[in-house]
Amino acid sequence: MPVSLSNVSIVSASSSDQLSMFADATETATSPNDIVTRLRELRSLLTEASNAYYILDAPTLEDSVYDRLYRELEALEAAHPDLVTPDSPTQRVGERPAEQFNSVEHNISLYSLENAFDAAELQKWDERWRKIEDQADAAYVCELKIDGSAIALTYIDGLLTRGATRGDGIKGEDITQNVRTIRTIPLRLNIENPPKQVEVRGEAFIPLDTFEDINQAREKAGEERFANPRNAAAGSLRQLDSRMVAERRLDFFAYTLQFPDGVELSDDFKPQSQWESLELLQRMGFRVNPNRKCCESLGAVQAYFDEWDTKRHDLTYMTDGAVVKLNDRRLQEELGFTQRFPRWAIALKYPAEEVPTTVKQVSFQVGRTGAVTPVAELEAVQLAGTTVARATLHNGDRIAELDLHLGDTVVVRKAGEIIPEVVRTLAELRPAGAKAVQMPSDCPECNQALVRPEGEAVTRCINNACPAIVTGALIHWVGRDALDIDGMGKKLVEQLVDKGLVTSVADIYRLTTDELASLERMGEKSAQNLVKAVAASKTRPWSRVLYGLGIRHVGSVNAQVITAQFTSVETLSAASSEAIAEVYGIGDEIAQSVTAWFSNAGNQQLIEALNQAGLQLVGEATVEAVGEQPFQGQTFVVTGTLPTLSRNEAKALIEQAGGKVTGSVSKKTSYVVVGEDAGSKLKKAESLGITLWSEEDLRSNLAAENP
Ligand code: 1X8
Repeated sequence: MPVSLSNVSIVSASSSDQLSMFADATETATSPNDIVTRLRELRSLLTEASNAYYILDAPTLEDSVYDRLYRELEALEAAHPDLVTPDSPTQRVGERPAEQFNSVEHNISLYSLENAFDAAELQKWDERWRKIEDQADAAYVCELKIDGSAIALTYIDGLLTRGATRGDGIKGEDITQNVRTIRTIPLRLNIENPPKQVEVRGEAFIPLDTFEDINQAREKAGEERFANPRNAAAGSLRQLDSRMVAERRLDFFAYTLQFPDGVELSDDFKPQSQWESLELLQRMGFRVNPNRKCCESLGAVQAYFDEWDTKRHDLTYMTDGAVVKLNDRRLQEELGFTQRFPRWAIALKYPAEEVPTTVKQVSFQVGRTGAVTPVAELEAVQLAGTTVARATLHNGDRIAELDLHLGDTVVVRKAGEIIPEVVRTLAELRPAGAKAVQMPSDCPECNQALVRPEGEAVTRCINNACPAIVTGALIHWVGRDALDIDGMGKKLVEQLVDKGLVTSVADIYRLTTDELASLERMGEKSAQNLVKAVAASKTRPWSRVLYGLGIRHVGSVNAQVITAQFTSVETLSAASSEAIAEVYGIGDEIAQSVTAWFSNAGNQQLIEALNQAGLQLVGEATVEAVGEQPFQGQTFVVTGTLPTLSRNEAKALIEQAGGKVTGSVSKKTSYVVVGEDAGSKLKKAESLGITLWSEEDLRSNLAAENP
């Protein structure tokens, strides 16, 4: 409700040079002077708080206090539209979408950077500038190269008046309305008596977690995913509706400070070096990347680059290299520019994480759960430092989306530790007559018909005797977190299945020393040891047996939680999915997966066979009774509102898995589980480079062994 003069009737006599946090309705200012003063106070408080939160990573106001002040400001401004100023925190999002973007000429041209891909190229650059202007003791400033979209900001008398895309470096597009939505771009410079005109350059970018959110939302809406955060940033900045841009949660790192010719500068604003410019930008209220370093030698530059090659994977945003600049501004001026680049700077790039190659063949792998995964066999390429010859295509839908044909040129990507994937097809390079790739109708391993349940993306083989499924199930069964059968590895399991010696995990318990001794690379002695190891596995607790069965969604933690309630196979196989879902931490999907498994006749026979073999299908398995827990030794912080779990539920789940939950983020924190409206803890975690998890990440890590 807008505050009007008639319902705020009492004049406050409080001194206006003292900032009062709250104006109680009963003592709110009513005279025009007092209103102007209060508006100024509110804007100042809110701007400072926002600066403290977004730029300094040191929040000064509780979210609720901020919201209350913000609402007061909104109400006052609604009642006095003539008193709204362009730098008011309420003025970040425009009310009306733009019709188009106008082309504007940059006040100072934006150059691109020369690239260096290795130490030799860096060395060459160094020799080149030294030939022109040798300064033996010149220092270099190293900064991270942010993979976003470059923008140019103009401040006149301290006020943000224009934001433009890079364009061709001479002319860009006026995206002021969109730029204003970026919280880390100040609407007014945070300094007294700023120079008449200030030009700031930097990179607008989308943090990786936001990038994932955006892509998921796009997928849901049937739109195409953004290929990378850079495209997402560029695409977002070119949205006509700034309300949409605000939702994209763009961020900004400032890295260049310039003043057009003729602008008078007081001594406070005469940075002599790149390092001083960065510090001044920070004082002006910009977010400046903290991971910068002043280096005295090329060796130190290389060390910075190498250090960040590892550490960059823990950052919450994407970087594709380092920008190396000569620190001394005077030296920069003397060296000047070539046609295209500054001579005093160079971008040192990490090897590409996305490269094109061609698809030679597509194979289909059948996993332990019967899921059939298409895999592209590629012309081998170097990607992020390794040779890649295969990449996952995920499932049939993905193949259709990519419109993949044999012989296609595709772009493959490797992000972090994840296995390479095909991200897009370059259809324009498709050879004539190329054959479209399709999921097979029969299992490539056992030739039985594959099924694809309605509403699921996964195509499956449902033949329990399929050698691929049997092999996968056995490998899982003998694994360390399951029945832990020492000496029985993948190779051996494959031989056993190949020779027809085992067709289910129960067969392991019928193997004789003679049978084992007949296998390749297996002596009498190792065969005896193996039989002993198989026998020893019969003492593993019920929870491990349940985990070993490889029921979908039943990871080792879920198995422990379930068996703590259902202490025998009889009670569990007789339980309804509703009863199982009542177990703390077990959802409907998991519960239904369990009942579906037990309702299968073949699985009932397996249980019977395991019972005969003497495995533990009863027990008082408690969380402590079971070996290594997945979150053992890890410290967690939970912050913000999670989509389905309460904070206490999340805490309980983590603790059940052996993790510790604390209230504050520090260097010792292993993971921060982040929900909606996370505040200072998230910022702190980001600044310390701590891995962030969504609720989904938490769940999938709990269930990791049984996806
Ligand atoms: C581009 C970039 C620069 C910096 C960081 N990220 C970029 N993408 C930086 O200087 N810290 S400089 C630059 C350019 O001049 N084209």
